[in-house]
Amino acid sequence: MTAGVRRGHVYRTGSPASGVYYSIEYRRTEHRSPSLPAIETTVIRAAAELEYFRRASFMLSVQQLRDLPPDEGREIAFVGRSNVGKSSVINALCDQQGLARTSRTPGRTQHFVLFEVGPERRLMDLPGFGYAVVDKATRAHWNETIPVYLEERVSLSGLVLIVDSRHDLKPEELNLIGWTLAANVPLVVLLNKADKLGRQASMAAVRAAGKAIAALGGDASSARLFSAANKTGVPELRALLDEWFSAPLAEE
Ligand SMILES: Nc1nc2c(ncn2[C@@H]2O[C@H](COP(=O)(O)OP(=O)(O)O)[C@@H](O)[C@H]2O)c(=O)[nH]1
Ligand SMILES: [Mg+2]
Repeated sequence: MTAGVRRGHVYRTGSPASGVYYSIEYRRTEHRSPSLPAIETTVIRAAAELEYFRRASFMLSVQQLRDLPPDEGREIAFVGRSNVGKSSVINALCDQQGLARTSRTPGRTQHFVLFEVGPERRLMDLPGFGYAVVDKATRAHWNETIPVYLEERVSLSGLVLIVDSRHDLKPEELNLIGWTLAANVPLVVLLNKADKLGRQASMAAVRAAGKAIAALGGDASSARLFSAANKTGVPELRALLDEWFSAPLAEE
């Protein structure tokens, strides 16, 4: 290393404009002299290293919040009406066909299902909602449990809300967005099954969802087109989740 050069700044970046989005970490090397801010970057962590999602494995499944593992490390939760493709999104993210079961009998699971993607890094598949034949008690239980989880789970580092790109956001989905914003939890809204929409309709869907999110005080850019079927949005989702997983913990 040249004398007068300081190493050690680690940054994380990405390039949403380029075809390939990736999250990289690099070291910035600067001369001490402010008049000579020579910058040398070394990529130390590239797209390929987001491979850890591929190593996700089932951890456990519980019915009650009190049975969740210790509230430590980082957890990213997935939620959506039954049949919007929540399991398919998790499978696409992790590139594993059978990780989260895609079901022919939607909405049956009222379980919290956890997957481990690394040390103290978990994905949480929240119980589905909006399932027509679900009884009142189950619905009431969901309505009580989810806001508590969003509000109180310290390790919760982000929420992925999956919706159907072909429909406007439904009241329960707007509620969820409101709860998430109120709990100060980072949010992304995936407009799934975008493969079923043409270009015009896709753009309209993103605009409408963004507007609805902004009306609740959120960021319109949280709405993103996605397709678990043809993998649209998968690299961007991996990069975003990687960011959420990498943000420093309060005690760090
Ligand atoms: N065309 C299309 N179908 C999808 C997509 N994602 C999921 N599906 C289908 O939607 C149905 C419900 O998916 P699933 O992942 O089980 O939904 P979940 O109930 O929300 O977990 C299945 O038949 C999936 O194959 C997608 O992006 N495009
Ligand atoms: Mg499912």
